[in-house]
Formats: sequence, structure tokens, C-alpha cells
Amino acid sequence: MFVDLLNISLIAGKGGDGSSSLKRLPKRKFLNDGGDGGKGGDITLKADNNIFDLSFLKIKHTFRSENGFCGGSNNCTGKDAEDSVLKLPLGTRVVDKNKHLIVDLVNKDQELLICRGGIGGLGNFKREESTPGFPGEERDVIFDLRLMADVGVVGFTNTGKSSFLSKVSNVKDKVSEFPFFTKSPFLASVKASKVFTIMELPAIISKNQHKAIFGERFIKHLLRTKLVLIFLDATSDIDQDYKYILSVLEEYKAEYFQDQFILPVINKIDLNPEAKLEGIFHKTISSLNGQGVDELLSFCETKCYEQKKDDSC
Ligand SMILES: Nc1nc2c(ncn2[C@@H]2O[C@H](COP(=O)(O)OP(=O)(O)O)[C@@H](O)[C@H]2O)c(=O)[nH]1
Ligand SMILES: [Mg+2]
Repeated sequence: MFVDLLNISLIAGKGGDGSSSLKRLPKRKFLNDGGDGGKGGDITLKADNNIFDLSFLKIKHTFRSENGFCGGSNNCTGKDAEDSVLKLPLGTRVVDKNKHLIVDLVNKDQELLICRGGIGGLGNFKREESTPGFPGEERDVIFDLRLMADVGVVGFTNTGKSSFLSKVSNVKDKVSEFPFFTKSPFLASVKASKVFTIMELPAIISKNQHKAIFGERFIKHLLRTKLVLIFLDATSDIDQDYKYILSVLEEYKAEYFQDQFILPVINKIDLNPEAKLEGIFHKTISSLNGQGVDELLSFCETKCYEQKKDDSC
């Protein structure tokens, strides 16, 4: 199951305790010879573009790093613990309990040392007493994944969103005549003259059909897109469907939208060649026979790279 939101406690390793040891010397004398404890392991978060969701962490409520080793006799210092690196999907926002952003992992291999391991305690060598190791830092955080895609595809079920993605990429197994076949967002890499990524979001169901609004919980993944395609079925009431989906997106405008370009796409034009949205800029395609698909792709590419250029200015 696709997981894009997770509460977790991060606990860095505790420092090893200092040793309390006595060395027997001649003439009934003793020498304190306990060594210091080693440092506890840090926790570093790292963006990894080979991980696509947070399901690998689902059964964990806590992520810990190792404790440092205790000091030993003969003034031996305990070994430092290994630091832990927690790899997270690219696009993970890390927020604290008050929803304050700690880091947004948007660049490949981006890292943040989030919890420092505790330092080791002091051994009793040349001291009266040894001391315990210090605890590692602890933080309760939320991992809130917002997928990284250039283009988002939304719409009602069976409008041909998966068919479009399978036509333009090498993801082939998501098309189905069964409604709501796509259960979680998926990303496909598309190569026109340049490479960009397109993401299909699970369907939005009309409120008019008195059903739950499945799919809306995924709308947050549009946050980072540059272009949103609203897929419409040429054989249904295009005007009504378009207005409804636009109204759903509008509800989330402040939260998840900045200035994405929204483009209605009428699919299945092979079944109804007359279909159009009066007075609204749109594209018409058939994912089945490929009509209009190349033109739509080059439009997507232009929009994505236009914005990428702006971003780098
Ligand atoms: N005639 C025709 N059928 C299409 C077209 N695009 C998709 N379909 C069919 O519509 C059904 C639903 O397609 P799918 O891509 O799974 O829709 P999704 O739920 O929006 O992802 C499948 O049976 C497809 O073969 C098209 O352009 N023309
Ligand atoms: Mg689908």
C-alpha cells in the first residue's frame, strides 16, 4: 500500500557509559583506570530517488541509531557507534508536531543531520568517579511526501489517464476498463525531445454521485507540478465534469497550488470527434489511436522547461 504520511520518533544513540574500574598495584594500592564511553550514533535523513513512498517505514514508530560502547578497564575508550542514515523518497517534507517545516528533501542526495548522538560518559581514570553517557537527541516528526513530478494528470475514473501514460511511457500495466483501477499515484518518465515526469493521480469521484471523494487525499501531490492536465471523457458531459474538477482543485488552491498551468484534455476523441470545450483553451486526444498525443506532449514539454528556466533565474 502506498504511504505518503507518517508520524515517527527519531532517537539518536546514547553515549556509552564511562567505566568504573580499579587496577590492583603492588603494596595494596589501587589505581582508577576506567576509560571513557564512545559517542552514540547520529541520525541523518537523506533523499533517495530510488524510493517512491514511505511504506517501508509503516510498521516502525521509532527509528533509533546505535548506542556508543562503554569504556573499559586499562583506560580503554569505548567505540563510537555507527551513524545511521535514514533514506527517504525524494519530495519528503519533514515537519515537527507544530507543522513547522524542518527540511524539504527536494534534491537528490540532499542530507540533514537531524538528531545528534549523545557523547560518552567519563571513565574514572584520574578521577574519583565515572559518569554515565549522555542520551542522544530525540525528535517526533512527520514525514509528508509530496511526489516530484513535472506534470500531474487528474480526472474522473475511466477517462483514459492510465492509457495516456502507457502511450507516452514504458509503464504498461495500469490500464483497465474497471473503474478505480489506479489506487495510488504513479510516476512515469516521458521522453519527448527532453525528459520530464508525468504523474497520474487516482480518480476524483463526483459528489453528485453521492460517493466518497476518493482521490482527493492525493491532490497534495500536485504541489510541485508545473502543469496539471484535467482529463475529460469525450463521451460524457465535458462542461460539467470540467467545472466540477476545477472546483475541487480550487478548494486546495492556497495549500497546494501556486501558479501551475491548468489544461483541460478531452480524451477518447475517436469516439466523439465533435467534442470541445467552448471558449476554453484545451487539447483533444485519443490515447487509443494516438491522435493529438504528440502535440500534447510537446505542449507539456514547453510548459515544463519554460518554468524550469524561470526557476533557475
Ligand atoms: N475509445 C477509446 N477508449 C479509450 C481511450 N483511452 C482509454 N480508453 C479506454 O478507457 C478505459 C479506461 O482507461 P484507463 O486508462 O484505465 O482510465 P483511467 O481510469 O482514467 O486511468 C479502458 O478500457 C481504455 O482502453 C481512447 O482514447 N479511446
Ligand atoms: Mg488509471
